[in-house]
Amino acid sequence: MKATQVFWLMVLFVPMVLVGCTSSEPKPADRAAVKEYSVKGKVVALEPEKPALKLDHEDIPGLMKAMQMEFRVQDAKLLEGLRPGDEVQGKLRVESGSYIITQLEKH
Ligand SMILES: [Cu+2]
Repeated sequence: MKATQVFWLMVLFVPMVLVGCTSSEPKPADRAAVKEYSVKGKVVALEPEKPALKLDHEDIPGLMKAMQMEFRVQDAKLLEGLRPGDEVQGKLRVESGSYIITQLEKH
């Protein structure tokens, strides 16, 4: 592969990864496309003021591979009683590229 091709791959790929793991403004056209996934993983850090948490999550089939990332949570109450290191499972709602945890419990 030529250096210019590598450059363009990086330019295209890096924003895709960033968009994939952060929330973005829903586009009107795909606002209806809501999907739910089960998510399992280990709590890395809690940010109840956002509210959000960093998870070391397992593969989410059809969505993404195992990785460490931050997820927004629907309600700070979902984070109550959790500590870093806890194994958790829950539900992840994906709506036009925006991820939000709607259910979370220790397991
Ligand atoms: Cu991820």
